[in-house]
Amino acid sequence: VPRFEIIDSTLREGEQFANAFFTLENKIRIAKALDDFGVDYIELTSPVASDQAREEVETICKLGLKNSKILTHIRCHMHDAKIAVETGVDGVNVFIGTSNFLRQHSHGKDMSFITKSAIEVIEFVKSKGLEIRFSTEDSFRSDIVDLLNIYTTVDKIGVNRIGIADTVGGANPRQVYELIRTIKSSVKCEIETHFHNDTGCAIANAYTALEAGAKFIDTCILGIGERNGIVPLGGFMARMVVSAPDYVKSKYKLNKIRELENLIAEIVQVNIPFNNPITGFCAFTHKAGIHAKAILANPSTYEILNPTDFGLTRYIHFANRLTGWNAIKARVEQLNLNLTDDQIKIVTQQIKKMGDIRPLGIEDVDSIIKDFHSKENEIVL
Ligand code: HCA
Ligand code: CU
Repeated sequence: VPRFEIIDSTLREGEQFANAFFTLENKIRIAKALDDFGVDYIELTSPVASDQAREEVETICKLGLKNSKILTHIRCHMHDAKIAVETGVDGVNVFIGTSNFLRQHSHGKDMSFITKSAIEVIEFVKSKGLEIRFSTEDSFRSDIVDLLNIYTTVDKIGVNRIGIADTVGGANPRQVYELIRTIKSSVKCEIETHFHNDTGCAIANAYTALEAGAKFIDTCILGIGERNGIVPLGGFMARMVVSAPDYVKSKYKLNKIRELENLIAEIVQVNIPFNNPITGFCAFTHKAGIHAKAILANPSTYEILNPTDFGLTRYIHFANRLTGWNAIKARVEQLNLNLTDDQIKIVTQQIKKMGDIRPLGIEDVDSIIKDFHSKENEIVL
């Protein structure tokens, strides 16, 4: 997998999430947090969207962020381009729909019109010394001949990146690999990708895109976006830290993921899913006795991710009927009590019996252990 870069779109695609309403103050907080984490680019809503949107772009450009370049996302129109280049951004992400669906039901333009506007907009943005990316919306339902024609044309004019978008979230990894391979072999410029998550393939598609030769991946914090959103930044980091540990750990501050997600969860009023990679409440909880025993001996036995890489800790769930004596022994030690292994095996049986009858809390287990401990000590005395 090559040296990939992240284009975070929480402040553009993420604004299309049903619950999102970002005040200027919150946009600034999010931009600073993304910069601190180390994303390579931050994509902002088009300055043409509203007066306030334009002010936001201008304000964020003036923050002087250290790690992240600023992009804004505009339609393939000269009108939008002229406003965008005046805002202070480092680059412009241009997009236009190329599938039959979008050409017929959205903007109504044919491929020759699209090509003409693309050339005009790209040459204009380049003449201002800014980075330019040209993307086709709904790439996976577009005609491959149309795609190759438009991408090779914009490549010749000298775009920095072309974008490939799975706008409806229907692509699977094999389709991604094939399309990106085909396009990669026809252009010199870098490839950016944008995957929606309607069918749950967004992270897998992003990973496969890198394997096929793409370099830039669009993400959003918690994956928020239109409908059920796009590639989640945290989940994508989980994937990539396994595939390219040194690169990922040296480039991105992984221990900021939880803070980033909490910030967004609070602002858009959602809970972090229980099964979220890295930050789901049980992402590092080990339950079955067999697992607990092995984790206590060597955590890698049942962990592909190391919680300490993210500033988190693992948890061994011992208050249940699947528990084993190794997990209970660890709890006995935490409680600072002295029991022999044979005694621990007996008390473990008591705990498992109780766990057959009802769900157990930590306090239940602790009081079973403490009762057992004091009774054993009475007998000794
Ligand atoms: C949308 C546009 C977009 C753009 C992606 C891109 C998409 O439909 O809201 O610029 O590459 O998903 O196609 O987010
Ligand atoms: Cu999108």
